[in-house]
Amino acid sequence: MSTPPPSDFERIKANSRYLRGTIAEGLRDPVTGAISDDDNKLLKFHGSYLQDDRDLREERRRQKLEPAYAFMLRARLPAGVVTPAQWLVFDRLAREYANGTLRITTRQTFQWHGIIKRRLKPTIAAIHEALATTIAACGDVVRNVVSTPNPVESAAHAQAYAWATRLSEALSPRTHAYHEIWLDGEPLVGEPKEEPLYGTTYLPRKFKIGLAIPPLNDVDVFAQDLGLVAIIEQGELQGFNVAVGGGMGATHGDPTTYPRLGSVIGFVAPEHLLALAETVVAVQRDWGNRSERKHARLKYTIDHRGLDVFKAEVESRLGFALAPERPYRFDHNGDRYGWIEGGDGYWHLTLQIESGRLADVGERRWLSGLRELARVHEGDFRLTCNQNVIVANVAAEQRARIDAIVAAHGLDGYRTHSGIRRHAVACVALPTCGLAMAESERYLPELLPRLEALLDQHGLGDAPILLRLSGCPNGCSRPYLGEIALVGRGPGRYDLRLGADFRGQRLNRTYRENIDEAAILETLDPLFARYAAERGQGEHFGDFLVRTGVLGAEPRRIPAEVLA
Ligand code: SRM
Ligand code: SF4
Repeated sequence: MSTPPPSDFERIKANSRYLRGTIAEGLRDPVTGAISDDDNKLLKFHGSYLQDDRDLREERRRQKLEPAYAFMLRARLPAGVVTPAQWLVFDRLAREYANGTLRITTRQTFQWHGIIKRRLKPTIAAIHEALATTIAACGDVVRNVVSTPNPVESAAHAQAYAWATRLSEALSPRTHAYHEIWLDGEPLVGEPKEEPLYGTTYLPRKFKIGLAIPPLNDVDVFAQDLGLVAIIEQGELQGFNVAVGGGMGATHGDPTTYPRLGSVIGFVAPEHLLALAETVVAVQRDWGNRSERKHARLKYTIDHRGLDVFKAEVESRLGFALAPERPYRFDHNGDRYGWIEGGDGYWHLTLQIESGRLADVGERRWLSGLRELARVHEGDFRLTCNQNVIVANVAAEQRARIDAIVAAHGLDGYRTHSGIRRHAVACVALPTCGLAMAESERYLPELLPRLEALLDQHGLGDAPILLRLSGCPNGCSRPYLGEIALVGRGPGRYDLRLGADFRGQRLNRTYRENIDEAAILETLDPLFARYAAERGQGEHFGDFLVRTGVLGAEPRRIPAEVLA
């Protein structure tokens, strides 16, 4: 059987001269607010996408205007650490160049939306001046490396965080294109010889790495292409269990695409971590499907070739065998709100930011509140994979001042929020996401009070339940790990999925397809009633649904040959 030809995207990458394309020329073209499709694909590697405001699409079409184009820009912030000085720059960019909001993403970084073409370059340059970058925040490369955002509980936590940063640096693209296009660096003369790891065509698809420190799985480590579970014994970092092939994305109606949890293949000592990560990435570079992007993530490479074969290849390239997996235990994958004292006497305050959207709306002056905090805070900020923010490293005597700012700007909701609200995550979706089939972030504030009212009726107001909303099956809120999840099908219609665990270690299953809000609430009502009446001590909703057989049998797995 002949191998199908590489996809068009592969041609674009190969001809791009290491991600240059004609981006620089396209940015200078005053006739349109857009850039070419090919350049837009390459632009992802620089951390940006061209979007258009979908709320305005129809009206502009009627008026025979081009769509309301604007760029989304994403920073690469390893482990989600932001200094107050950086925060102030990012906040200014949000107000001066973007749509007046900062968006914390499910991968611990910031997005700016609504940047018009001529402002993209100064925005990226300002981010660079603030000692941050947007390179490889999107694209077929290793993305922002996420890590449990609490490096201060012990010295070993700090080491684990340092490894996340090292991984991020080691696996960043090396092309000079970023400097040339955005920072007015000197263009290279002749053919560039760059990218020792990635080569001319980079990876077949995006590649995600996350590092978790048990008992917290707040990065959803099994949703990563490469998940690392830090093993800490007596306060010392011993190394990492290695999980490969996690990923969430799927396509409605296509059973050859599916969410998958990472499979643990062994344990690696810290000194071998970089080599291990580079090798896993290199195997995926060489073995990943370059013809069909739908099947190009590492999870499909592994299911196609077989986990044992994949592991053997990694070990053979490394020149040593991985040690057996070490025992570990996760308690939960949410954030710990409120104040927590670190091992060194400093304090950390986790604030809940609904859908990660920092904006000033009515009493909720969250963008301004965080700006005020950044002006006085002497520690740093950490963004979480649940779209929240930690005001980290606060001296005990500063706490009252921080609390006052938090309260004055309506950021203290974490104190009173219901159990489900504290655990709700929603992806961006409309109006900016071109792939959204249904609302998500904008729907959450409508849905939550209705769910809360229902839960209250059953005396479940405090029950911590993981709720995840995504506007389409790509799964940017990691909905397949929600105890309750809505996955968009069309305007106002969702698949209702139920039964993940509270630790990010079990996927949920589709319970009802393509239903509206009334049907969602109607379906959940009797399940909440049963849960209230029959749950065991401390039993979570997802576990209850599985134990009581509400969800029925496990779905079948896809045979490897289908993925060929
Ligand atoms: Fe995502 C594509 C937003 C985390 C799986 N994601 C997109 C795009 C860029 C739409 C596009 O390609 O045109 C969305 C931009 C929307 C907008 O207007 O801002 C988008 N993804 C997001 C964010 C902002 C969601 C959020 O609400 O926070 C997250 C940004 C993360 C970051 O900072 O890097 C985000 N996306 C995720 C995650 C969660 C994670 O990584 O932990 C996933 C599931 C995990 C995974 O990758 O398997 C995810 N996004 C996808 C996919 C499906 C990939 C797949 O394998 O099928 C797409 C579509 C694609 O790549 O073709 C996608
Ligand atoms: Fe867009 Fe779908 Fe991702 Fe939501 S899940 S941000 S709708 S791509």
